[in-house]
Amino acid sequence: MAEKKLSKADSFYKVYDRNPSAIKDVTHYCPGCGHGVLTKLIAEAIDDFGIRERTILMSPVGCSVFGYYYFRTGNIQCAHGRAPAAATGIKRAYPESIVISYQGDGDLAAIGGNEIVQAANRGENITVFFVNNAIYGMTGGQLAPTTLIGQKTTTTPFGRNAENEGFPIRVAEMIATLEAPVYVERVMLGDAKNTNKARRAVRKGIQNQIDNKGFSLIEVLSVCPSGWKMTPVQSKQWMNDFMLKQFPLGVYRDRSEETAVRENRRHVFSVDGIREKLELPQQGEEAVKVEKPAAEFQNPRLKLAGFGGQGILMMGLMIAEAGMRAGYHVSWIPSYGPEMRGGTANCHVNLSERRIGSPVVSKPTVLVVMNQPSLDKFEREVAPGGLIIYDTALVPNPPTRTDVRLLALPATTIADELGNTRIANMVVLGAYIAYSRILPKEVVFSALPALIKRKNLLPLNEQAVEKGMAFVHSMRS
Ligand SMILES: Cc1ncc(C[n+]2csc(CCOP(=O)(O)OP(=O)(O)O)c2C)c(N)n1
Ligand code: SF4
Repeated sequence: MAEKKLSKADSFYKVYDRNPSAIKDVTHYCPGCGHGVLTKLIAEAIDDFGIRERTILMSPVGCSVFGYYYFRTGNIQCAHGRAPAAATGIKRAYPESIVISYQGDGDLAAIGGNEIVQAANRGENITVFFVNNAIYGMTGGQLAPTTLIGQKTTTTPFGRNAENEGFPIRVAEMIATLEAPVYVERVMLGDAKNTNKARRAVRKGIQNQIDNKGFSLIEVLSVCPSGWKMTPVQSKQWMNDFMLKQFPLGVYRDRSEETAVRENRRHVFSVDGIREKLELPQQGEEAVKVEKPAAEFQNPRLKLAGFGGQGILMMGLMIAEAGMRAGYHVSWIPSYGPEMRGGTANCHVNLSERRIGSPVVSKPTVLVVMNQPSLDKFEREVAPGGLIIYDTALVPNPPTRTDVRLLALPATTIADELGNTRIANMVVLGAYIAYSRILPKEVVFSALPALIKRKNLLPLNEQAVEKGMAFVHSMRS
C-alpha cells in the first residue's frame, strides 16, 4: 500500500515566527474553536489549487485577526468590517490575485454589514468566508448580530430579547436575495461529515474566483467555547440543538455551473479619457505656462471655511479646477455641516507640483475664513508663515496670530457693491490669486465656465475676481 504522509499545508507556516510572543508552535485559537479548522481547510485548498503565490488573505478584526501569523500568502490587515472594500480594491487592481476575505459575525454582520452587502451586490470576484459563531469571541463574548434569541452574552446577561436587540440576522439568506452573487452556502464545522461538506464549499468558493465567475460567500457555523462559556463538547451539542435551527445549512444560491468561466477583467483606468472629459491638456501636451509664485506661496495647502450657502466649496473647486489647468496636482475635499444651508462648511484644497499623498489639510498654509466661528476654529491650525484671508464684513474679531500674514478683505462689502452678496467668494478668489500670484487671472477665467452652469453669471463672476485683485493691488500701491 502506498504510504500517505499527512503534513501541514504548505500555505500554512510550519512555525509561527511572525507571532512576537514566545509561542511559535501553536495557534492562538482556544481549544475546540472552529477558526483553526477553517483556516486549515482554506490553506489546504490554496495548496491543492497551486495558487499560494497569488493569494491575498484579508484578515479582519476579531479572533482571526492574526491570519498573518499563519498563512504563507499575501496578507492585508483590514479595519474592522472593511475587508470586502479592501478586497475590492486589491482584486480590481490585481485581477490575477486570489482574494480571500475571512470575517467573523461581529466584523461582517455588525460594523461591516453595509460593506458586505455592497460588495456582494457589485458581484466582486472575491471569496468570503464568514465565520458565524453567534458572538464576539475576541472581546469576551458580547452580543453579535447572529446571537440567538435568549442566548446569554456579556451584553445580554438575561438573554437576547428581540424587542430590545432585534432578531438574529441570517446572512447567507440575506446575501442570496441579491442578484449578483454566484454562490452562497451555509456549512458547519463539528463532525467529520459536515467538515467534509465545508471542505467542498471552501474549494468551490475559491474555484469560482479562479474561474472569474464572481462573488462567493460561505457562511461557516463554528463553535466558540470561550465566548459561550462551555466546554468544546457542550458547544458542539449547543450548536446542534440551537444554532442549526436558526441557521439552516444548505446552498442558498449556486449559479456556478451556469456562469461561464471568464477572462480576467482588468478595470482599466484611462488618464487620457479623464483628461478629455475634464477638457484638460492631453498627456505630453503643455499645460498653461504659469510662473512660479514666491517660495512662501508655492504648493499651497488651503482650508476655506464659512457658512453653508456662501459658496465656500465652490471657491475651493474653482481653485482646484484652475490649478489643474495650470498643470498642478490638485485635490479638493468638502466637509459639510449637518444643515444644507446656513450651517458651517469648509473644504480642503491642495495645489502641488508633486503628487499629493493625502487630500486632508491639517496644517493649512492658507486659511480663508468668511465668518467668525471659522476663524475661531481654524486660526490655530495655520502653519507659521502662512496666510489668513478674512472677510472683514463678517469677522468682527480679527486674527490674533503674529507669526502669519493677514489679508483683511471686505469681500462681502465689495460683493454688495457689485449687487450680489453671494459673489463674495469670487472676490476672495481674486484677492488670493493677486496676493499669492499662484494662478494668473486668465487661467481662473478659463476654469469658470466648467463650474458655473448659468452662463449669464460668468461676467459677474469675472468682475468679482477682478475686484478682489484690484483690492490687493490698491493695498500694494
Ligand atoms: C473600530 C473597532 N470597533 C470595535 C473593536 C473591538 N472589537 C474587536 S474584535 C470585535 C468583534 C469580533 O467579533 P467577531 O467578528 O464575531 O469575531 P470573533 O472574535 O468571534 O472571531 C470587536 C467589536 C475594534 N477592534 N475596532
Ligand atoms: S474566543 Fe471563541 S472564536 Fe475566539 S479563539 Fe476562542 S473559541 Fe475561537
